[in-house]
Amino acid sequence: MLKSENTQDYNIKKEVWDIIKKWETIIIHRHVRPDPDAIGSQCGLKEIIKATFPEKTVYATGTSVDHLNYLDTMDYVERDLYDEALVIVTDTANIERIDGANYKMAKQWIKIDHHPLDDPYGEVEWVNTRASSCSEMIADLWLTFPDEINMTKKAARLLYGGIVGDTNRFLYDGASPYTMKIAGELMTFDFSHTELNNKMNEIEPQTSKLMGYTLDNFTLSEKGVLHIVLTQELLKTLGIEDGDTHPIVPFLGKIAGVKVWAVFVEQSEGGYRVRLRSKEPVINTIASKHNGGGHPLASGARARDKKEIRAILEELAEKVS
Ligand SMILES: [Mn+2]
Repeated sequence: MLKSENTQDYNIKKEVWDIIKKWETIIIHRHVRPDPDAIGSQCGLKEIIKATFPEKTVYATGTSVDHLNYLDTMDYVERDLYDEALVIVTDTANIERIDGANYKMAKQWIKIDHHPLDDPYGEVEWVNTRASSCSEMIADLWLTFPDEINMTKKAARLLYGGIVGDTNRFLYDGASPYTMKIAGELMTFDFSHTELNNKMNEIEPQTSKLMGYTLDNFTLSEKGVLHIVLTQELLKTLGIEDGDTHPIVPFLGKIAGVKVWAVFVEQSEGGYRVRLRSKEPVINTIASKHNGGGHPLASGARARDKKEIRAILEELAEKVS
C-alpha cells in the first residue's frame, strides 16, 4: 500500500488522530452550501472513524442538500450531545461558514482544512494548503496510519468524490502527483468510479437552460475578463435556485481567451453572491476585499450592489492588464 508522502504534517496528524481516539462521541461539521469535498471529507472521516472504532458514536451534521444525497445524507444531532463531544470541522476556512451553530457548545474542537489560513479557529488546527481537497487530507491521514485506520468502500467512494469535485476531475493546479496516487489507492476499493464520475458530471435540465442563457449573454473583455450577472428574475423564469448555478462556473473557463471570470448571482435578500475564478493571476486577494475568500485561483465573495460589481470587475481587469 502507498504510504503518506506528506511527512511535513506528521506531528499535527498524529495529534488529530490521538484526540479522535480519546472521544466517545464525535460530531463532524462542514461549510454551508456544501460541495462534494465538504460532504466527502465530512462523511468520509465519519466512516473511517466508525470503521476503526465501532464503539464510538459519530455524526455528520449540517443542512441536507438533496443534489448531493448520492454521496451521503446528514444525521440529526440532539443539542445535549455536544456537552460531551468532540467537534471536527472539515473544509471550512472561516468560522462564519460553519454549517450549524451548535459546534460552539463542544468541549473540544478541531479544524481540518486545505484553504489558506486566514481565520484561525479551533484549538487544534490541521491546515494543508498543498492538498487538492480536504478529502485528500482525510485519505492522507489514513495513509499516514494505515495500520491503525480502517478504510471502507463507502469512505473511499466519498473521499474519491471529494477529490474529483475540488480538482474538477484532476484538472486544476491543486491536483498533484500525490493526489493522483491517493485517488488510485482509493480506486482499489470496490465502488464504481465511472458511476460516481457520471453522477458528478450530470446537470439538471433547468441548469442546461441557464447554461444556454449564460453562453448567449456573457461579456468577455479584450484582456480576458469574462463575467455574467444572473438576476433573481432570470432564476425565477428558469425555475432554478441559487444552488443550481454552480455547474456553469467551471464551464466558462473553457472559452478561449478567458483569463479570469466572475459569476454574479443576485440573492433574494438583495446583493450578489460572487464566484471568482482565474487561470493564473491570484484573485483571492480581491475576494477578501469583498467579504469573501478562498483559494488563489477559485474564490467566493459578495457584492452589495451594481457599483460593487463594477469595482470587482475593475480589480479583475487590473490583474490581467
Ligand atoms: Mn474543499
